[in-house]
This record gives sequence, structure tokens and C-alpha cells, in this order.
Amino acid sequence: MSAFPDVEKIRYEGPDSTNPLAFRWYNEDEVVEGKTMKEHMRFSVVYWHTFRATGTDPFGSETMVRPWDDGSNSVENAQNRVRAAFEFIEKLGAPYYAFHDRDVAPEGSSLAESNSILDQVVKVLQEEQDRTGIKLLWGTANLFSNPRYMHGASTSCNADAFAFAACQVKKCLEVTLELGGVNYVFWGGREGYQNLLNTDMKRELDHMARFMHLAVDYAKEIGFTGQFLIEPKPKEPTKHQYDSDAAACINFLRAYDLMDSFKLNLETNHATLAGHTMMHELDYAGHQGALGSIDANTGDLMLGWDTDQFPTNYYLTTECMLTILKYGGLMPGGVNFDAKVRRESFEPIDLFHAHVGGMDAFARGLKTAAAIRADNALDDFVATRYESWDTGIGAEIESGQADMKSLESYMLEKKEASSNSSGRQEMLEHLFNRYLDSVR
Ligand code: XLS
Ligand code: NI
Ligand code: NI
Repeated sequence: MSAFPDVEKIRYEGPDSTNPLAFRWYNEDEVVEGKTMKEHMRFSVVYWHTFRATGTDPFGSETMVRPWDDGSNSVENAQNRVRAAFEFIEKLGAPYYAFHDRDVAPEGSSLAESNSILDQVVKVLQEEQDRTGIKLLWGTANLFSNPRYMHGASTSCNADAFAFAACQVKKCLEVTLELGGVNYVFWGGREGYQNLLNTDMKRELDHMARFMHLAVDYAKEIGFTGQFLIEPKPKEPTKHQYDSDAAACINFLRAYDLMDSFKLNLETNHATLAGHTMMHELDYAGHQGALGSIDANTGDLMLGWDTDQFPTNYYLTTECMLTILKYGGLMPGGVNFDAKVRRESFEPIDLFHAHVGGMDAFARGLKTAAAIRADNALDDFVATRYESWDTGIGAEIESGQADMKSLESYMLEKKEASSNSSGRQEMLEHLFNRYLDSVR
């Protein structure tokens, strides 16, 4: 039985198409900077929002109409849902998907039962992967929904919560390996605090690092060679999450000797909550050699929480792709739509509208970014802006030849620093718009 009987495979029809269920920009075989769009973007659909979100909010109940889902926690329903999910992803033409253990399979009444339920669903995930060629971008364990994690998982004051979470990660790593997943993500949903009066922050951070080391060691033991990723987010559900932004994560990874094993999975709405732009987070991770993957979405600047909306803003997607290209792309990550349709967009077809719009926005962002790069439109300006560092005193400072005394003699002789040149921000913003206008 088809879950989406009225939808055909989404096709590329070019920029002049007025068909809302066609791509105007995402042409998977089109080559940009030597790679196809499909290889650049590695689009991925998330299981949790797209197949598990019911439309509840703190003030209202379910709104989503999902005819393939009987709403029960049975294994059979979970297995049928997998078939509906793969029909959706295949018709959309996304090559990847991502899941939490608890979104694909319901939790049982004990660890053993939960593991066995997960195995029964993984069997169908494997069948559907084989049937369609769709691959797993990443797996992750849900270490935040169950009440046992109310104080955190690896950072809980309750050592048993840590132990249970470790078992969940162990199992989820095994399953991710079995399904050929290319990454494994840690998003520290409750790894933080609500109040420092009851919190031993140092001890919690030490425990979180221990947890990550256990995962890295176990991955080696079972032969999982996928990339480990941490996903920064500053708050929600906790007041403060330890993985608050790219810089905080990288500091944590360095301090606990985990830099070699981890990269970052950056999410746009999380960047916004941290008071940064996504471009900032991407550049920070990029220049630290830690750019892994992205959770593509967008927030609402009027609202202070993770609204997880689909990205449609070309300015944003161009900034993202400009920075991703700058650092050589997202291998082995991808553009993962950690985004959900609004609770008012309750029909199954809205899932297609949302993803088609997001994929197109990113594809156009890629083309615009590539056009800017082809002309060196920003790079040349930036190179000239910093040219005082290429020779003379600048080069001496960069190479470590200068010291305080040599700098003093230099400036005593020169008397005053050379004059500055304009940053030309407004000119560059206008130039950026010109590329947004002209891309076809
Ligand atoms: C929540 C996070 C979550 C992670 C996966 O805000 O974005 O969905 O991506 O655990
Ligand atoms: Ni996310
Ligand atoms: Ni999020």
C-alpha cells in the first residue's frame, strides 16, 4: 500500500517551472566546481520530525494526518512506518536519512526488550535501504526523552543513568554499523544544567568526556569507522547545555583529548540561539578542521526557541554553501533537514513541499556561492585587506621572528602606524546581492 499515492518522483524542471512539486534548482547530476549537486549536498531526511512529529505543542494536541501510521506503539506499526518513510525519501530523491534509536522503534519495558524491538525494525530499515539504495547519514541515541534522563544522561548525578545511556549508545553504534551509517551523532539534549546551586559542573564535564571516550573505544572494537560528531546547542531543554556552540565544543574536545575522533554537526537554529550566525559557526568549525555535517533548518528571529523551520532564505543558504565550499565540503557529512512542518501544515503533501523548498534553496545557494567563488569576488577583497601581513613587519610577526623589542624599534623609527583602508561592508553586501540576482 502506498503512503503517498498521489505523488510521483520529484523531478528537476528548471528555474522557470511553476510546479511546486518540481525542483527549479536542485538538478542532482549538474556539476558545480567539479562535483555533482548530489555529491555536494548529500541531502538527508530526518526520521524524528518527518515521521514522528505529531504536531503537539504545549497548548494543543496532535494535528498531523498520517494515514500509514495507526498511532500505536506496536512493532508492526514501526515497521510499516519505515516503508512509508522510504517511499517518501525515494520519491523526494534524497540519498540519505538519519534517526534516533527511539524514533524508529518504540522503547520496551527493559533494556533487553528495547534492543530486541530495535533489531526487528532495523531488519526492515536494511530491507528498504537495499531496495532503494538510500543510505544512513547518521544514527544517534535518544538520551533525553525518557524520564530516567531528567538530570542528564552522561552528565546525570545518577550513575545508573550514565550506565543505561552507555548501553543505548553501544546498541545504537552496533545498529549504525550494521546499516552502514557514515556518521554517529551526539546531541547532548539534557547534558547541561538548570541551576548551578545543585550542580557539580566539573564532575559532569569529566563524565561526559568519559562517555565519549567509551564510545570511541567501542567503535574501534567493533570496527565502526564512521565519523563521530557533536551537535552544539546552547539551551533548550536545559537552561545551559555544555555543548553550547562550536567554540565551546572544540575547547571541550581539546581539553579531553577527543579532537582526533570528533567533528561537529552544526545546526542553523542552534547557532541563532547561541547568538551567532550559521556562517560564524561553520567558519569556526572549518578553520579548526572540525566541519563535519550540518542540520539544515532555520529559526524565527522573533522567537527564542528551536522552531526548526525549513530553510528557504537564499541569503542564508548562500552563506552556508560559501563557507562549506571554502573548507572543502561536507564529507562525510551532509545537508540534513532537521526541520519540521508547522502544526498547521498537517497534510502528508506538506512534507514534500517543505523538503522540495529546502533542497531548492540549498541548491541555489550552492550555485550562487560557486559563482562568487569563480570570480574571486570576496577572496580578492579579503586578500588585499590583509596584505600588510604578507611582507615586512606583518610577515615577521606571523612567522614568529618579531618580538616586543623588535616591534618597538620598528615603531619608534616609523613613528605612527600606516593608515587604514575602508572595510567596504556596504559595497560587499550590494555585490553579494548582485550574485543572488544573476544566478541561473
Ligand atoms: C535538537 C537537535 C536534535 C539532534 C539529534 O534540537 O537538533 O534533533 O539533531 O539528536
Ligand atoms: Ni539537530
Ligand atoms: Ni535542533
